[in-house]
Amino acid sequence: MELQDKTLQERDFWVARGIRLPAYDRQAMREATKRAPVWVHFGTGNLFRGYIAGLQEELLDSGAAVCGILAAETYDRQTVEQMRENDLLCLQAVLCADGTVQKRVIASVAEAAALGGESAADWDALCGWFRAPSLQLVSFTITEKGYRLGPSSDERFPTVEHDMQAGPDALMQSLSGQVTALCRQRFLAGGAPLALLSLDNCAENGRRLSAMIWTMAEEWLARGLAEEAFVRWLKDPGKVSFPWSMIDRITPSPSPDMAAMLAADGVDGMEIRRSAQGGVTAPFVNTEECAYLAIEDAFPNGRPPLERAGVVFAAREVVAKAETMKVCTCLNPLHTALAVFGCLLGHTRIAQEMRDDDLRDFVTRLGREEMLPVAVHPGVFEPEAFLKEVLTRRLPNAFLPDTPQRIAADTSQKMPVRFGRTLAVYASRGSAQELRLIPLVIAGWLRYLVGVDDAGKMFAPSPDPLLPVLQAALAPLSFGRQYRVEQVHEVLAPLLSDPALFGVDLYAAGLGERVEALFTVMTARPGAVRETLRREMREN
Ligand code: CS2
Repeated sequence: MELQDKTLQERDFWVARGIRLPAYDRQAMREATKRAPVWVHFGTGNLFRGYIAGLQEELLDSGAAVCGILAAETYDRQTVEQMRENDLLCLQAVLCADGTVQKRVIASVAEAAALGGESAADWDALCGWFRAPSLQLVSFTITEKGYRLGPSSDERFPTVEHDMQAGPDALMQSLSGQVTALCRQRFLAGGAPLALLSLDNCAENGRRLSAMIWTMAEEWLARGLAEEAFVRWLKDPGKVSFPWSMIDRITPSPSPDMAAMLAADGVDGMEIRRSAQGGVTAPFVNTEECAYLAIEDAFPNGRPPLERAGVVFAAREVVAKAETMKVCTCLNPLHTALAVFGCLLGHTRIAQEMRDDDLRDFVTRLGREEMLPVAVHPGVFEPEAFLKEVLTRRLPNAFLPDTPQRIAADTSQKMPVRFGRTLAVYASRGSAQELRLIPLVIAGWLRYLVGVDDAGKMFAPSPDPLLPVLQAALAPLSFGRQYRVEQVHEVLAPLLSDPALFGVDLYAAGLGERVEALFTVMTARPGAVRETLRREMREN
């Protein structure tokens, strides 16, 4: 049985397999959404389909909402094509730490639009959604790199440059151009208020989103391509808000084991696909049980009552602290440490790494000794308890098929976000040079970029926009050779001193030489990564 609208009528089939079905009339939901859309979401990846769409599913099921979500994709068109094959339905599999799997059909995506193709129909649909006065929020899961306008702060991507020059009436090529042009459509249609909500894992995510959109609009204004009143509207928080948020749910790429389990159950068409952009999707999403979402309560046109689905609404300061706690200390830095060392040591599962004594000790001490002392207390969550749950329940969950390779993707974008603040805090206290484990993570990442694992075998690092640049920079240092301190310094200094990579200049923080030394020993020969890890854990 394939996952489709018509097959959902065969309720017995799904119920017999423990798969929960929507309790509402999907057709009525789609019509209500068409009449008066409330929520558009950009970024149709696994986190959206497996978590965010599930929140609206709960509201629909309980009757607290009548509309679904309108999903838009600008990066990976194939996801939308695949979603359409299943009538935009998704099977959510929650993998609990006790081994049980809770399965549910998520049917809350009402329509989907993919930009960047030949046809203008999807763009026209999006314009219509944005013009609707009923629209309350536009949310985003576009990953850390989605908020960048260029490879560095003084350069622009060609697509962004094109959009800045061409203005909002042209065919937009970048996400920033598309979203800003859509906002202008709303302004021209009467300018009903709207919230633009980033649900990505980066500090001050709302500020990043506003910076991206305001910059595009200001460039248009400077060229006479957009109205001053439009820019004023966009910058008036009573009209357009950019709430900050903290989102947390480990959502691995769909696993072949889950696909096989569903196939064995008679659910057909659950194949996993890799798109040209490197995205891995399937008609199902596997995710963990634990989930946190805190959102700044700033919605000038109202919002769905998501608190009824467990979302915490709070003041900006509280949300910012919750986000900092998670992204900069209690979860994501540990994830990145496990990602790079896992790839180097030949692991293919995070839970397996948590059974590797060296890695478990490393990541536990990283969290407790270097992260927790600088963790902020948001009030709504308690850092010590949060960290404990991460280390003892979430990361070791043997049923969650999460991989170091997934988390290692885009590490260049994650490093400054995940380690920059902590490094800056220690540096401002004058004690950064006492750090032992963070420098090891940084050296481990550079060692990872060499593309040879600890057994001496070549491997392909996960996709990362800076991979070619970083690998070219490291090319003079090959694996398996001994280098003099000056040789290593010459190659690493431009990287380690770059605040765009680490949030601080690591030499100024007193850590540059230590990272160089750790990198040198770990690159000298096979086995040196594990030995260094053990030695560092013993000696520190
Ligand atoms: C991970 C996150 O991909 C990554 O870098 O660290 O996606 C992580 O799973 C989420 O932040 C958990 O909330």
